[in-house]
Amino acid sequence: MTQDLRDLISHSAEVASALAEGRAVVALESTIITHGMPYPQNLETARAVEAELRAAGAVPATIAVMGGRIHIGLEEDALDALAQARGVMKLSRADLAFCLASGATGATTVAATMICAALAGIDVFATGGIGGVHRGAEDTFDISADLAELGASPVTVVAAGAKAILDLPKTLEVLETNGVPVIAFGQAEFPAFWSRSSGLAAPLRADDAGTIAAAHLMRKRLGLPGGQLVANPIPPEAEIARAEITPVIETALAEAAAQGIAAKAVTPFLLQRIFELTEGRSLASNIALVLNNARLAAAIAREIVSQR
Ligand code: PSU
Repeated sequence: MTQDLRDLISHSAEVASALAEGRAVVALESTIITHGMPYPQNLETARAVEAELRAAGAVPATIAVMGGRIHIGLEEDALDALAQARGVMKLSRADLAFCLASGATGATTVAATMICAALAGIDVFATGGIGGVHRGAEDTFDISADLAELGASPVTVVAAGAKAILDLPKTLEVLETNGVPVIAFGQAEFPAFWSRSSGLAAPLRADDAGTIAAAHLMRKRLGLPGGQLVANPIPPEAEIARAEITPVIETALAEAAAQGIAAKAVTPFLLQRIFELTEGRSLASNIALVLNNARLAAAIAREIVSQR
């Protein structure tokens, strides 16, 4: 890392020593905290995910932009403040530098978290669900920058698939075009966030963390840019069956269209409406799948350390 870059990045003490000693570190995003879940469940979940990672033998590195610096690993009070802050920017590749230069507070999406993780030398990142191709994209052109980033930054991202509010077949197509390996964990089907099933076959399948770690290291050896998407199905006891969540998603999508919700506001609007329409069940599922992804991410990060 150049001095110029070092001046831009602040590590928590825990993350700094883990990276220096070559121990397993897992990056976590902050948009899920500021735009993905309501307070106080967002803060409770962020803390629980960090605890889950530590219990599984990895150091958590929650990433956010504050005071003109990229923070890799947030101390307790910073996490607390971010979870309650208003007007936080939702940062993707397009706005990361602008936010840093202006000194504003920004939460990193999957795309921006991948960029920051790669700068910090972190190989693995756990989240809930990546962004993707929105339904109706043939008219709106609304395709999440997460898909391009997966093809550019060398980070393995563990998610419960892409959110079922999206057009999943088109999302898989764009991932394939971008050269992103999509690896379903423990099943043949691509999972759909709140549900284990999407009706779509995943391009690749792995049944253990070691295989995923080996593939990550093989991409590095080959000099291939970009990362991997590990699609980890939600635990069975926490899932909302596809037949049950589909009409809820349709209602939320119709409301978003009627209210003219567009661009960055679409995903947070839909998640909030689905939370209301399921009387909170979607949030309980979301929390369960993030914790499950953290456990798998920790296992992959530890495997990368031992295979390196
Ligand atoms: N996972 C969740 N909840 C979220 C997200 C992920 O469980 O809110 C966030 C991620 O930051 C992801 C973003 O990058 O949703 C996608 O937003 P968009 O569709 O606007 O690209």
